[in-house]
Amino acid sequence: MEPLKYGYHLPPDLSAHGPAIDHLIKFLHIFMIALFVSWGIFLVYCLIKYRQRPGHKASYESNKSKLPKYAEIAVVGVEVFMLVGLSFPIWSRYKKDFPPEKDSLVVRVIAQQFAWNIHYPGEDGKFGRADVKLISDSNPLGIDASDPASWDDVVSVNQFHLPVNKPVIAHITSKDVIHSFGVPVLRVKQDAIPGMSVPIWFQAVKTGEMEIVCSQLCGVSHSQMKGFLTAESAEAYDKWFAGRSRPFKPKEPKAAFHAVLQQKRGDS
Ligand SMILES: [Cu+2]
Repeated sequence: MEPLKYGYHLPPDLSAHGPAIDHLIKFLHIFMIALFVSWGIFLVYCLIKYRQRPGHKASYESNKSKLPKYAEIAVVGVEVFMLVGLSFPIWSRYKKDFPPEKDSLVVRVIAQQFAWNIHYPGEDGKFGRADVKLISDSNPLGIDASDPASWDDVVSVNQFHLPVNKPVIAHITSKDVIHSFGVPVLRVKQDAIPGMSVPIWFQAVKTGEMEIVCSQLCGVSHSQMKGFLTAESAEAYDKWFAGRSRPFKPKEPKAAFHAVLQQKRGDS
């Protein structure tokens, strides 16, 4: 797949909720341009009409016309409509109405200086226990090898694969400072805050390779904090996942667990 070209306008949109957001962005811009041009014309009109000139005396009394008052009421009306009628429903659908977990791909996204870790729960659908005390170079998320739920978990760095047309619930958090998980072509942005796990959801409706950017200045290599997100067919996703998911045997020593985890992290 060719990486997406971003262009100069809004980036391409691969998400289910993107059209509503784009519609809102365009509507807002058209409204702001209309306001800017209208007030600009009004300002120039006033400058000319009330300029200093022979035979004209400045009046300190306000204009008796009701027009400005009606114009302001209309502007407030449109702004309330944009906020309550357009923005709130889109925001609410995106932030509160989550799809059922059983129909979704549920992952954890753990930001760190300067990479994105993606933790998949494996076939059992359960995330292995993670503990900061277990974090090491070979086990960057501190996953507990003694927890059976961790044995089929998959951890991937800067490579986020997901099936198209399936909702994805991502729990966003950070290991160190505040980052922000941003995928412009999915119209997704969520701060990654240490100590908090914030769920977001989205659904890709087209296949493509896209970039995950960090949208919050997080340190010297912030600009290098780039991940790759691949939305692909269910078959391609299953194939990718099968190549990475390898159940751990309970008897395997921890070193072997970490070695396999490490091997699974190294992605192309
Ligand atoms: Cu960052």
